[in-house]
Amino acid sequence: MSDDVFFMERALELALKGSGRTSPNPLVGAVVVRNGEIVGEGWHMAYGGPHAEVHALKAAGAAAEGATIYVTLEPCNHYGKTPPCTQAVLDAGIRRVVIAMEDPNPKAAGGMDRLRSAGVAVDTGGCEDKARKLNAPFIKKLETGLPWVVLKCAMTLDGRVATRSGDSKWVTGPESRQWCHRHLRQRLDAILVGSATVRADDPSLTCRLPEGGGRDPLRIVLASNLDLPTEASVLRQKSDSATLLVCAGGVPESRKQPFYDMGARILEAPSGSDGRLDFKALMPLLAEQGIQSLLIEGGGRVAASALKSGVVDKVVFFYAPKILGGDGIPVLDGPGPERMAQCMRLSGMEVFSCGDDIRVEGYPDKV
Ligand code: AOF
Ligand code: ZN
Repeated sequence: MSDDVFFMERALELALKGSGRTSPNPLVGAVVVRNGEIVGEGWHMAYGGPHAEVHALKAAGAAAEGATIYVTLEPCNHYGKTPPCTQAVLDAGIRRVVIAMEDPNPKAAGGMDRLRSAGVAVDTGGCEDKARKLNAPFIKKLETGLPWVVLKCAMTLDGRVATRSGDSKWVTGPESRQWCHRHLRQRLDAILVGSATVRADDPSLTCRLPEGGGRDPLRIVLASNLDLPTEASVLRQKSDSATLLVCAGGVPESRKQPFYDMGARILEAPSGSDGRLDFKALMPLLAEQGIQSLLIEGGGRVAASALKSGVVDKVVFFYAPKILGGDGIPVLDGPGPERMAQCMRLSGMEVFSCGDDIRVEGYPDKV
């Protein structure tokens, strides 16, 4: 591994520390290196706060003079919530800047040119794929205006999510469940389930970490007719974030009132020809609500229609070392295609161990 890659990987690691706190801004990490030694580290800790470069330069102090700074994103060149990082880099006397990717935000771009014209060496390359993956939601929102969507499912090896009686506690082990809290619920802006899941499992959809301090996503429940029990945990249980109920157009106000009284927000969304809420039409509405990234957690009908609608950018499937067989409830509900040639394909598949379970990640091909 080259030194540049080594230090950039450290910067990427630091960037992750801002998980769940920077949206709609990106996760960014920075490392200041002098004579092969790290003299300052920083990351973007929270939306609206100082950028990663500023924290790292502050930590380095006078040692930044003549040093190299590694940043996971091109330094910004604009006055936004904070002054331009290009200026901070120049003021600190940095001689070389290494970036993992250019800034796709047109308002902030131009940092590389500005630094180069001031005589600073700017290098790109190394870790670009990782940097893009890290900020996939930020990049997608800028490029398309739509939220970045992850579908997470947890199943037995034979693709079942519950027994025929609906018993689902638990399919996967504690390590997998904790991974989801730390890496999905904490990181993504919102979490979505269908009303059937609320009725069957009564999930709270909060982010619970053993050390505490998790950040809860906005909780979204799809409920065409608002047929939800008012004692549901998503409505009753305290969370840092609100609960948003998505219903079909024309649900009477009298039906909405009890949910408003409980502090929920309600969004009306179009239905498809099958009478079910239309995921494709819902995404721009969620984007308008400021949602840059969305985690879909089920159940089977919601997962299947999200996949079919083409809105899913990434799947995270957990497989427990268990086989249910017979009439266990399948992970995806409803009819599939007639022919193998019509099935959904995925790219970039990766497999990880998670306790006794296996985690498979992949990216549905966009057709
Ligand atoms: C961040 N954190 O560490 C870096 C960012 O409104 P502002 O001033 O916070 O600027 C946000 C933009 O600055 C953001 O969209 C991105 O293009 C650029 N760089 N942003 O939030 C950081 N380095
Ligand atoms: Zn900046």
